Amino acid sequence: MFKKILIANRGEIALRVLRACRELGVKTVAVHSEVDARALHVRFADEAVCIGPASSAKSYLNIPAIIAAAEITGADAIHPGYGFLSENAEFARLCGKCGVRFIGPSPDAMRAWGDKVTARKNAARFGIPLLAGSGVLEDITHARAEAARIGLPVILKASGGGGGRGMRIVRRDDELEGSFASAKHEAETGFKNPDVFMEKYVEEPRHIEFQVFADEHGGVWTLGERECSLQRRHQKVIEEAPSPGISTEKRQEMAEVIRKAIKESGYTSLATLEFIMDPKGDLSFLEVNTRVQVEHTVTEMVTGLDLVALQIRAAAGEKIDLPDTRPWSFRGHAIECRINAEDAVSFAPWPGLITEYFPPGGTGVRVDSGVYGGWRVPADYDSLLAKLIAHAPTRAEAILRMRRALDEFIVGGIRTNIDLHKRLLVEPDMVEGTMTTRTIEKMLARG
Ligand code: MV4
Repeated sequence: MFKKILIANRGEIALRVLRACRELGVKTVAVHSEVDARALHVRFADEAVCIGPASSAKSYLNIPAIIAAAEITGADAIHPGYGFLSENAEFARLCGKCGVRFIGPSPDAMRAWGDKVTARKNAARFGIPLLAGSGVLEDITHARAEAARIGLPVILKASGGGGGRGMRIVRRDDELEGSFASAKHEAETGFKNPDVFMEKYVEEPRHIEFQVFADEHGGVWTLGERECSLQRRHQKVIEEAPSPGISTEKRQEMAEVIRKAIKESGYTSLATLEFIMDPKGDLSFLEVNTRVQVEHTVTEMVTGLDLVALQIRAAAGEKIDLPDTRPWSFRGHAIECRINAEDAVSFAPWPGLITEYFPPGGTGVRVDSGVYGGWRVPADYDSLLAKLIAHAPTRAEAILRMRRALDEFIVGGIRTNIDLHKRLLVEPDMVEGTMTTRTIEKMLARG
């Protein structure tokens, strides 16, 4: 096992990783920006190093400062959390070169699955179902030919994009040229990779993702799926496990295909495979996330596993001895609400001083947070304050438990989206489990 892990992140995920390290008996190093000097992750770590000013580019994305901090403190591994440097294959490679273990997949695996065109090729090779689509589009002539073959509507995506950035929906032939030019421009200026490709566009889909874990000894486990359709502008708002849209048979079938693909590709560590579900119920592969995800907690609650501890143990080369159940059998149902510092009407981030903070508790309630009463939420990072997770034997009980927990949650001094969550938990699509990626937009349009 590692002796000392540097956590290259902040907020609730830095605390989440710190807790796993403590339970594994591993010493911890926090890194922080100037504005985060009094943050909880700094207080909970054994050591802390200031790596730069507030701006992410100069602190949590500052590769030389982070690697220097690992060298100075004698850390033998770096956990990247999510966001920031977590999917940066070059950072992972540099860690290795400096003799520090990057806790995640190999840099080659990060590249192979991180690039969407390559990921589609890999998925196809291993029999994972995917949408009709193209390879890299060379020019507008090529794009026209592919659109004719696939059939409108199509969607143009940046191969190196993510989180919905760089996407263009094309419904009519006369839109293709302009959309291709702007998608191409956005890919060239916004991402390191200028490649653009095309897929059949699915209207009003659900977003469902499968969690996988693999050790370095050929052990691969598919740990079920999460329903992530409740999102606004590509930001997830509520996630749950299992998905109310997936049958036991479908889960079993997908788990086996995914397990084989991950095993045969030699991938190790945590991975999330994102799928889109069309109105008929067919699942198609979209992309892979090669890091721990914000919503990993709901999978933890229904599997009883500590995914971050597993990720660390696998990176240390340990042979993991989980039972070979396919798929993993779930214990009840878990729902996560992302509690953000934001305005209820404009959704603008709402940083500032938290004057009062009382998180809910009680049976089946988990809160992963990095804030406290007296903490000033900086304007420099994302607006996630806390993840509120309700776990219960059935989905209906998990909803009741979440409503109860939301009623208890007190955050004073700043605005939050707690009321939005209360509304969502009585929304028919949520109560019935029939949500799509447009549910929130439609609810807000009703006023
Ligand atoms: C799509 C799609 C429909 N058809 N691809 C958005 C983020 C990125 N991960 C992929 N996304 C989508 N890709 C095809 N071929 C619709 C979306 C999409 C979406 C996907 C997941 C979760 C929320 C979404 C909201 C709008 C659009």
